[in-house]
Amino acid sequence: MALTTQQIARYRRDGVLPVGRMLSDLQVQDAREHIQAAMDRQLLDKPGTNPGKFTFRLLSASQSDPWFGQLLRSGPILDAAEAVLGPDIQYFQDNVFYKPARDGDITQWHQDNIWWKSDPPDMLTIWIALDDVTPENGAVRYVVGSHAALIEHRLPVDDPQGAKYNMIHPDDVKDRDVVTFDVPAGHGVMHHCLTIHGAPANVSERPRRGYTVHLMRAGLFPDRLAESNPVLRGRIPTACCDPSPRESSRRMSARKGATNANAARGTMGDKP
Ligand SMILES: O=C(O)CCC(=O)C(=O)O
Repeated sequence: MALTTQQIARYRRDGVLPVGRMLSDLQVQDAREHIQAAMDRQLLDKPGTNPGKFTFRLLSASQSDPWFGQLLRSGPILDAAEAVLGPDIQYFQDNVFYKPARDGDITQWHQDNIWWKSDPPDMLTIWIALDDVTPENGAVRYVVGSHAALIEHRLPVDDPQGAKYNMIHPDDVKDRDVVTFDVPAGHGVMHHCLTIHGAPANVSERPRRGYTVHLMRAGLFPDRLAESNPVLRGRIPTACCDPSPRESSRRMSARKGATNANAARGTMGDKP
């Protein structure tokens, strides 16, 4: 098993866990080159609300560059995920977040499951550093133990690109237990889909590139097909273990509501 019993217990208690090296130095170098190629082709978007500050994003990176589809199948990534999700693992999304030196924008506090609506919340993210990451260049910060429940996202955000959505108000986390980690390039931090997280601006002279792999227990969303959300390890559970038709339809209607609410932000489940 990739994670020890103690690590798994810590993840279940805190909702966040550094998981060590996920990518080799060579894979990190190649990933940087693929990001640069995507930037040259102007594939990265650049949402942001602070003038002069940017986070370049390549959402669903493996869909525009299949090379990332191979990368996210790296043994250590799936081994770490298997330790908490079990043997059947399905792809949800993979994204690049690139905060340039000096001008990298902040990431407001949020819980991924506000958009994903996973019930049960059997989804996780492995955030993989593609540069050495410290607080100065925008290491992600996590609220320990916040994966117990969804909280209100009451901070309205008006994106210049026209999207409107809410994030968590900083006042709602100020008295809570926040942790951050120095993450060497190639290493990862795993967080639960309900864990509150955000990141400061990059005020350093160094870039901060991160690659996020979002994974779920296979079959969690009966309407997410294996073509667009491939099974990366194991299989979709057979009929014996699927939710009942009524439960399945309840989940689909719940997510249809979410789709409408999220329409201004793009595809259902995408980060805003
Ligand atoms: O890298 C960032 O600033 C944000 C990452 C994030 O929100 C995530 O990994 O879910």
